[in-house]
Amino acid sequence: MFGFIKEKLSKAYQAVTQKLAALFTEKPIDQEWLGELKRILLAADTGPAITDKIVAHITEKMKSEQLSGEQVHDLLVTYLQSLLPPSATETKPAISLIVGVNGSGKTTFIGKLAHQYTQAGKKVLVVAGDTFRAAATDQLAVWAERTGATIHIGKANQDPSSVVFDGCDLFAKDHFDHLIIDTAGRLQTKTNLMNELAKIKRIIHKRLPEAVIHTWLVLDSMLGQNCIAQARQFHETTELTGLILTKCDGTGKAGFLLNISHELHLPIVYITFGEQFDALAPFDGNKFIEELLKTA
Ligand SMILES: Nc1nc2c(ncn2[C@@H]2O[C@H](COP(=O)(O)OP(=O)(O)OP(=O)(O)O)[C@@H](O)[C@H]2O)c(=O)[nH]1
Ligand SMILES: [Mg+2]
Repeated sequence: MFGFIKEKLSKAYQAVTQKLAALFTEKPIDQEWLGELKRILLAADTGPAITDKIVAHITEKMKSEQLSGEQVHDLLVTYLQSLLPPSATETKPAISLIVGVNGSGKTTFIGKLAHQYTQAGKKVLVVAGDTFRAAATDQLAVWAERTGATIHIGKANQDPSSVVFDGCDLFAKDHFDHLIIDTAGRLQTKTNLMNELAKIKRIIHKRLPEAVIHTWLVLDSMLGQNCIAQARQFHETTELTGLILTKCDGTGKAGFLLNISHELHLPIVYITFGEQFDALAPFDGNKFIEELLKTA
């Protein structure tokens, strides 16, 4: 991911990197310096919980020795890395159930992921679990065609969990490598819709008891802190295993990626940064932090 922030993500991410790099050359490292660090982190949407922990951690170290900018830099990299949950490792073959609120970027993400898998020579099945809108199926069908994935579509108004049921059977029967399930966008406060997701998950477990099931919540990174409450409710109903942060090419703030992963104790698995096929990258938290705090 070297040069990744600079090349792929929005100017907002680069701005934080530049501000932090400038701060590390400033002396002395004292209370005023810490105040400035705190302002930069909060402005980047790192959130008060992590920011306070960082400041407390550095303050504690400062008690025993006078730190140089370089030492604080190294301290910060290691400490931030320790605050993130470990990166996800993908086990294959796997089922990916994709959930999230309306318009967060679920279907587009599925298209890009299918592309990545088919490019790697894998046999991919996508299931149109969003039976709510006809246009949703059409959108997924276009991605399937462009990427060479197979699509399973139910009948009009078929219950989404029954579409998923059939999709699971097809996955097993035809020996696909990956199964990716699209679901309709839903507000986390709509109990019946959230229960529907829990039901879909139960069906997958039943039909494919041996499979590794990823339940990934797709979050629009431009929404910042507002996502946290939303994500908690999805986590409660569906036991998420990872997060997908979309639209990182927008004006989203860099610290938010650290914040949400820390708050939910969930790894970010992929980030997306545009509408093209290849605007998708696996997320490596350790490398992201190194790059965010890069000084030269
Ligand atoms: N700039 C940018 N736009 C994106 C990205 N990912 C998705 N979008 C756009 O966001 C909009 C919504 O994307 P969809 O993939 O349809 O979102 P969804 O979650 O499937 O939406 P529903 O099915 O209606 O809930 C579309 O206009 C996408 O082109 C991204 O990484 N960057
Ligand atoms: Mg969709």
